Amino acid sequence: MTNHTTPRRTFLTALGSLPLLALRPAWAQGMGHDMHAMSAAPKAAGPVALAPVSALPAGAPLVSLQKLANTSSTPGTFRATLTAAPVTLPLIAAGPTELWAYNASLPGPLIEVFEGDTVEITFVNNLPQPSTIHWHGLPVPSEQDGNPQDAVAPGARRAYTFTLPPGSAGTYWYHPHPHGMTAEQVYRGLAGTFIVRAKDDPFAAVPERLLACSDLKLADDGSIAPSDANDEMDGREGQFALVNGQRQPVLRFDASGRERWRIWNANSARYLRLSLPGATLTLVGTDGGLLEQPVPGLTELLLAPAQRAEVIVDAPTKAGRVALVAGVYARGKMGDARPDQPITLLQVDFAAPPAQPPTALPAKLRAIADLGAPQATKRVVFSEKMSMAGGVHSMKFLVNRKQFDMARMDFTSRAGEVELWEIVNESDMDHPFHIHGTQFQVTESEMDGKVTPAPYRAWRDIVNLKSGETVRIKLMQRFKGPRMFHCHILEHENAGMMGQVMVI
Ligand SMILES: [Cu+2]
Repeated sequence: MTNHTTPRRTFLTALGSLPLLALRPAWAQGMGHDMHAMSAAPKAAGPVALAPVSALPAGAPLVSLQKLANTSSTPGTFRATLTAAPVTLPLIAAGPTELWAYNASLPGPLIEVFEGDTVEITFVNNLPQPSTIHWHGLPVPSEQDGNPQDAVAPGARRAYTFTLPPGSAGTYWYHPHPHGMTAEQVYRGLAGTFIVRAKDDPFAAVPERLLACSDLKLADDGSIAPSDANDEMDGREGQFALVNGQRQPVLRFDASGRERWRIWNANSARYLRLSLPGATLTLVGTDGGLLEQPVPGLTELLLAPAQRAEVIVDAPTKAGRVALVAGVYARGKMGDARPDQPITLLQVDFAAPPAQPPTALPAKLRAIADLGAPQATKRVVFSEKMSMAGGVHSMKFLVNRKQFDMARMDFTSRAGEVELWEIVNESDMDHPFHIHGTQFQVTESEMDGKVTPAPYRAWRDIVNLKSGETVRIKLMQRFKGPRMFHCHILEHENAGMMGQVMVI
């Protein structure tokens, strides 16, 4: 399979000409521990000039995601260490960039396990801030899920341990979730991919391609740009849209004419409205794994922040280069940022198509049982509120009219009970809803009084809500303990659009 046979290279080595010696942990150089002083110091006055998009080299061959090595020799156990630390890289010529990264890799290393495996990750926090690792979308116990209440102090470490049940095969990721600092830690580079595989995967023989999409916002001196008022209001979008840490890399499509793509939207706020003209796209999986049947005829794929998809890509009938483009998606931005433009994420080189037309995909991929009749209901209302606190014009983002309070439980749920959650977006912009601890099934959405049933059953942990939209989902938590639910535009989450449910 494509990703398994090519040499593993990190972003760093992919750039080839960059000196590896430049990779040095900044914390090892006596850097201070006051992040606010550090990030604001030279740039406190006025908006920061950004580096031009052309400053980051483009067009290198797409690298495979670096894999986290399993240090355990026990079958069924995956054991490794993830160290979050500053790392300085020469990304653009104007000056070095201090990223925060897991194991000095951007994106963080891929964790790849099978259903039934037990995962033991030692997390070492060498950041100047408290942090946690949240296992986004995975069914892990509450106390192992990197809740903000369970922060790991700078210089400290902890173990995360969980066992992945049958049926959990899917495309997940991991990222920090500390109180009030998630957005900053992610936009500085902390996020990694996580795949749970099934032993009876119907696409095991199809070459697989892993595409982790993220972004970076750099000032013209190469430093990570501070967030401005537009970033805080609309969510931060970096000028550099990256795939596997590279700008506009080139993918050489498999000669068989078919690939299975797993795509992550690991951006803080950028929506990916993806299209690949000429290729035939079939949706086969969502956040929590395969669908029941393939959904053919995809002309574009919208991935909200934090969302993932699995797509079977069949090559166009003609050889040539096609751009994977993230088109403009109107999500109700309110700031005065420049209008969005389409962005080329990736160039795909298709060879001459094989003589044989592509074989039919299996009609049935797996069974997804309906969760059944709900035994309890919850209602979540997203809203926004203008604030002039301290004479500063800003926006508050609310859940059920309240800002997040770590000391407050908003709901109580019972483990093992099916619940219907109604999520209502009364704000003026799109928000992707996410809940921890379990996957959910969208049952229907409602807009202007018109109810649309979900077109197919799928396991998801993210569902996007347009302004004025209501979405109904069914879910069941398996483990007791507190769980977060929030908007996954990370600046909105930080600004209060988050709540907690205590599972008893
Ligand atoms: Cu939001």
